[in-house]
Amino acid sequence: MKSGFVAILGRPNVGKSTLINSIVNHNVSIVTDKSQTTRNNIIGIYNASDVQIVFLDTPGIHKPKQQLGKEMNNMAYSAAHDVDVAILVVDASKPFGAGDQFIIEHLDIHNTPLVIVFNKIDLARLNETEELKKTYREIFPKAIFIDTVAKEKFNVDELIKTVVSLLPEGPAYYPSEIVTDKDEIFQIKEIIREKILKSLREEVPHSIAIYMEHIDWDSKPIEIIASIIVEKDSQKGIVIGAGGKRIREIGSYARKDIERLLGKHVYLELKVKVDEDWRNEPKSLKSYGYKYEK
Ligand SMILES: Nc1nc2c(ncn2[C@@H]2O[C@H](COP(=O)(O)OP(=O)(O)O)[C@@H](O)[C@H]2O)c(=O)[nH]1
Ligand SMILES: [Mg+2]
Repeated sequence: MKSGFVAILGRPNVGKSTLINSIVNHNVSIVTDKSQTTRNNIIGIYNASDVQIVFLDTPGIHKPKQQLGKEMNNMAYSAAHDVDVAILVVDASKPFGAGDQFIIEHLDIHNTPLVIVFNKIDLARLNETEELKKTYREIFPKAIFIDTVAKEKFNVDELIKTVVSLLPEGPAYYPSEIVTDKDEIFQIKEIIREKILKSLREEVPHSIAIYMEHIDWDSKPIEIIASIIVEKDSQKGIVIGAGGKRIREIGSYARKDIERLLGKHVYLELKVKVDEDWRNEPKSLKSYGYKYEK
């Protein structure tokens, strides 16, 4: 059989998580319209007869302002090592810019079979995409180019076929019924974070982390108490909303998705806590699950 590891790399917000979800037909990685939604490397496993591909979704590579950003970049850089194929996702509707240059300078993918995915071609003008491709062709003469609309699964089959053709013969690394490496607690925290990101405007979302206070699997309904961590008192008010309206809404949407994930009824309680400047605090980064460790 053919098998191997494939890293999905690129700038924030180009559609990496949408792409991995489309490939494995499962929401393994949260998607929002905010940049830097994904903060950890997340595995999504594609199984077919005689094929297993372990895809790694990664945080978007960007010029970091905080320690959190550095940890996120490190996770992405580490994913690029020792993979059989690298997929670089670019937004086909945006011209080549400093952010693209930053990735090319920092990412060591010149010796790995490379597929460059031009995503969001539904938003792109043909001549602009051609220009973008010319630039990438000069930098990566041997890369394979594929156009996609990850959101609509357009050309995703073609991408899978291409990846398979680049994979070596190998064993199945995971049992075929597993789609992700992340446990349920991680997925629950991500669902809560996704609902917050979707409910808030820019700035505040980047200041948020989720901490699991308590989970009782044996109680009926399953009892979950989680804290939403913010950086400032003013953000606490924004998350709670007037009369607690926003946090009730976040909790209600999150509970529905968590119940779908677990297939059981859930009681969800959300608290809001301030942890000043946690994005620069190594101890906090570790306790919220964002410390990159080899
Ligand atoms: N129009 C369009 N939007 C897309 C496409 N793929 C992803 N998106 C949207 O782009 C945004 C960022 O997607 P996400 O997967 O979170 O990007 P990531 O940060 O690279 O993981 C979301 O709002 C997606 O719905 C696409 O092919 N076309
Ligand atoms: Mg993502």
